[in-house]
Amino acid sequence: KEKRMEWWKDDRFGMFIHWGLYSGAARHEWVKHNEKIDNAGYQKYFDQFNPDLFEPQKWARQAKAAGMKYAVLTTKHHEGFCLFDSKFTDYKAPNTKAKRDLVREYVNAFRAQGLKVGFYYSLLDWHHPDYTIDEIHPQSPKDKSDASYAALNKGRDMAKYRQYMRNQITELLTKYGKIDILWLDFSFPRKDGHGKGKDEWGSVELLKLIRKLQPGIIVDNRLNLEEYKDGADFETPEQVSTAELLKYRGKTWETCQTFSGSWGYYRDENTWKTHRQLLDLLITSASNGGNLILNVGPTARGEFDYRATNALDSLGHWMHANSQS
Ligand code: FUL
Repeated sequence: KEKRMEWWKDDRFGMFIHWGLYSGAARHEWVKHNEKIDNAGYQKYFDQFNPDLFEPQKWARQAKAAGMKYAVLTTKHHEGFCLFDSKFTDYKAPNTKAKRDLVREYVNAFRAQGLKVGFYYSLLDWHHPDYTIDEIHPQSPKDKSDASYAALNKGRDMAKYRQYMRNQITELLTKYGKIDILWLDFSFPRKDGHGKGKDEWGSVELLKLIRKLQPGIIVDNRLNLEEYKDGADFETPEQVSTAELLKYRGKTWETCQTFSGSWGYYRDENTWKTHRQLLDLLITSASNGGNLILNVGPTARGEFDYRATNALDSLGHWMHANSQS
């Protein structure tokens, strides 16, 4: 483990990229859940998805210029839409106006810039017909009663969904060369049984498969395995303050942070962190033994928002002024 973490501990700074159909709604990657949109209502974002400005080489250049050393892209977020060409679903980029595997292009472009490449894969899936309806689902019952859950979940089978995840993760880890990071997201076990954690995900088996397919890969902690030592490689404090980060000293950690609150492109959000705040997060992380993965939410057309571009430029200027290279 020490060995596989070497580069990661040295690199310290990465780019998270949240991109999916929600980018078209432009109001949070959880929009399907937040507004209780069903599959039919969400279909328009699939039909309209057309990333005509997608130029991953440009994304990679921007990441590199900002001083980032690795990237993690959402291959599938909670909405269930896949940016890659999977044999196991029709709900994927090649079947949209994009007509191609966008993950492959990302991998090629970032590798070409010398950056390490990672995949985010959502354990939650609000589209898959076998994924059971739980507390966090667009169709979760208002009355929260066991009877309502049971009625809604008739015919849904998590064993089949677990197989779907294994199939897709196998595709992701065998068809794109060496993958440096797998960022699985997330667990929410609940006492009343309407959450999900390591048993629902089949975490032990899944991790075994991952380690078999890509022995050098670095995996986050959201499979919720207690056996931290042999399981997860790093902790994932999300959107916490610099003061809070100090508590992670001595652990292996990466804080994930957004520019503006949401992870998916949110056009009208006005809570963007200042460049100074971003710098403070980077300095606090790097100087306390942690990593920072800073998120960009590209538009549905495939471009970085100008506010993200400005922030990345600003970080790049600071990097340049404070480095020997
Ligand atoms: C969370 C997710 O629910 C968010 O949408 C985002 O992907 C973040 C990194 O992890 O748990």
